[in-house]
Amino acid sequence: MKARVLQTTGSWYKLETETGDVLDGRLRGKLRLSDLDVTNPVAVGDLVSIEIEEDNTASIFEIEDRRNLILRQSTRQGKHVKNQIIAANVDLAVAVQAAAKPVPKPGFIDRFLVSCEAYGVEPAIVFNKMDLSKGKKEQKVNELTSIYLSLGYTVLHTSIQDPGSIEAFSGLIKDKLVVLVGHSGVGKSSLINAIDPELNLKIAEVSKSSEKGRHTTTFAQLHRLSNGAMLVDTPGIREFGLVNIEPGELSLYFPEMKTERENCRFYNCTHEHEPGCSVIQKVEEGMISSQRYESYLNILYSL
Ligand SMILES: Nc1nc2c(ncn2[C@@H]2O[C@H](COP(=O)(O)OP(=O)(O)OP(=O)(O)O)[C@@H](O)[C@H]2O)c(=O)[nH]1
Ligand SMILES: [Mg+2]
Ligand SMILES: [Zn+2]
Repeated sequence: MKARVLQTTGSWYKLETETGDVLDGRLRGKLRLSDLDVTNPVAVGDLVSIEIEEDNTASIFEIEDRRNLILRQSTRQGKHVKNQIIAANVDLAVAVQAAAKPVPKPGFIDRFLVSCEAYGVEPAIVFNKMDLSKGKKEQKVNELTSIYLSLGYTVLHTSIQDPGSIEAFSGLIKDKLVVLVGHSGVGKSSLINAIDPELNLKIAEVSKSSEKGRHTTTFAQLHRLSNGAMLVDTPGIREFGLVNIEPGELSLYFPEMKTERENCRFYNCTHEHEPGCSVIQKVEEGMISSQRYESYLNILYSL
């Protein structure tokens, strides 16, 4: 029997079977695992083959090949780096940012987009809490929005106080397996509650002094919504650490650089200092956003 992983907590997994039953399951001892160095061998969104035991728990004996995944570097302890699969088999990944409390972080968005491009995941960006965006804050969000729209990405503005915007968000995710990622306190769980209040997900006010969230959602969980979406709510993350991306291929994941790099003098141009670099030239001409280029360099140095 096949099942979908709804939640992972320690060695137990919450699974939904083909027939709609929800069971707890565990990994069978001798399971063939992927060679990714990850903290969690099974992720929310995974499809698995199970056998149901006498006590009505499931035993997972196979993980189906993933169509794609959202992977990030979660912690670095000295030299030891651990990666985490945030979700697998997703139709859409949404980076949720807040217009204020906390303010948007373009670096986060760009790392998220690079990861989506690299792993073949369709991305979108949602700026939530638009009711709090006045003056300079609104200007900042609009600036970012036009950058990402011009690159062909989907961008939405939402506020849980504006039903029309929630309807638009609901339309975006309808019938898809969607994962929401973003900093703590941007309103990921609130957006889900706004579509389906009966889910009653836990939310909490951001800290008044730091304007940071309180890590209210503590583990990733897949929810079935009334609009047909399967939505993965995730805990807030501070950084979106990139995994397995070579410096030389980084510009392939920036759509505005992908074609431009062919015009660079050197085939292995890193677009950092090289003479005859077409990317640098386009930045100087204002054809490539200097903010995006700055993100590119930050990521390049971090790899
Ligand atoms: N003004 C305003 N507040 C919002 C909006 N959306 C969410 N909030 C508030 O922001 C705070 C944080 O919301 P959560 O939904 O808990 O945020 P989260 O992204 O799920 O946070 P973590 O679970 O910690 O990752 C709560 O006080 C919400 O009421 C919005 O559109 N406008
Ligand atoms: Mg939450
Ligand atoms: Zn170059």
